[in-house]
Amino acid sequence: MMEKDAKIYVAGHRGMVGSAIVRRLKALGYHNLVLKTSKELDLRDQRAVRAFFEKEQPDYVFVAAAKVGGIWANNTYRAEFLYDNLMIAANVIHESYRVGVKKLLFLGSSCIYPKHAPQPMKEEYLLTGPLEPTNEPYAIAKIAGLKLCETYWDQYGARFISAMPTNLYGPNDNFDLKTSHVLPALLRKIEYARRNDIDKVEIWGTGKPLREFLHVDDLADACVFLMQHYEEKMWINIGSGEEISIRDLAYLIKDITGYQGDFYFNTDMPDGTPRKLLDCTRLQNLGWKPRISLREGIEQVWRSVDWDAIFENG
Ligand code: GFB
Repeated sequence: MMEKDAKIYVAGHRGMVGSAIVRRLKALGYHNLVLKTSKELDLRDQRAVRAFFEKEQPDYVFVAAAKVGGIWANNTYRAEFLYDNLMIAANVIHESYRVGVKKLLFLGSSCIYPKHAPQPMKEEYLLTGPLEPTNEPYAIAKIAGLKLCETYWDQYGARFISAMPTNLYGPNDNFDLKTSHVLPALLRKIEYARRNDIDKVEIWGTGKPLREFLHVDDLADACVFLMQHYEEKMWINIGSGEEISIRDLAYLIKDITGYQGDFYFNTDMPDGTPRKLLDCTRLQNLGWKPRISLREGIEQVWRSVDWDAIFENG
């Protein structure tokens, strides 16, 4: 178990996942947290990361820092998604090993699994088939991070574990119209249409793909749970089991917000992988399960977001 006064470094604490992990740790009474913004510490800079780890010597590390985005961002900034995420993973994991971090949790994504993997996807399906092209760079970087954890466990006995979450949403999400993920993007477009009496909202693709969603507070709870209780090198899936088509997600948000308009499908935009439902049997067998349903989670985000600020920023 993490000692209450243990020094815990949360890489990426300003992001949606990192900030949720910090909230969860504080709620559980962990206050010896080391937090650095990307301006204070560029995790792609090996020298800077080495100096940081030699100075701070954290006991536990959550690797929640990454360059992330939705299908359009992944497919547009392919080099950045590969390079940035490779460097972040390599630097943080290697320097954690050099200073003898007690335990590290690396966060990947469900997009590491093959595009047409059998559903639901088990951890052992990794590398059994080609990846979804739109996010292959990001997936390769995350697979490299996961393999770093696994090989440092094998060769050095490092207690470095990795978790593969499904699509996430929640507070501090990215609502940018182009670089965001689908749930915040649709929530923003529908709320804007509702406030401005716009009768149709654009959905990218066919609306047919299925996606599983997990609220980031549930993810944070699972990450702390795994840091406390998980002692195996095999990466582990974190999902909700709640799957919905993109079209039905739009209608769910329409129902929650009371939007009266309708939708049209821009099939010039890619669908991406048809489905990526995680098999979370291993996590369930450890005794963890999510608490926030998709409807209540979306409603909570919709009510808590500062929409005026988002619409002003364009
Ligand atoms: O969430 P999303 O961008 O990423 O797209 P992925 C999910 C589905 O929603 C795709 C559709 O079929 C999109 O075409 N979609 C419909 C929209 N309207 C919109 C919209 O307005 N914005 C967006 N963004 N999508 C990502 C990976 O894949 O999943 C990342 O690229 C990461 O690397 C993330 O793994 C969790 O779920 O397709």
